Amino acid sequence: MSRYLTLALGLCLAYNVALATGTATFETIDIDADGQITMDEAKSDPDLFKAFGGLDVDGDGFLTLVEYSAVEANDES
Ligand SMILES: [Ca+2]
Ligand SMILES: [Ca+2]
Repeated sequence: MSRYLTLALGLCLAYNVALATGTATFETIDIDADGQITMDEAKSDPDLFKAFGGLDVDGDGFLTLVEYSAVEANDES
């Protein structure tokens, strides 16, 4: 029973975090789930699209999870 309660609380927490940071996550933006966000995929999040050039540190035209995580780090400050 307490295991399920813990799980439920964990899900609630994750949901609240998702709401607090906006509904977009790397997984939702990465529409084709290839592990990279293209400029086209970034268009679903206007703020991300604007920041794309700055986030794409290696300039390959894709955002990896590592590059994208800079967004989440910035949101916390
Ligand atoms: Ca993708
Ligand atoms: Ca890149």
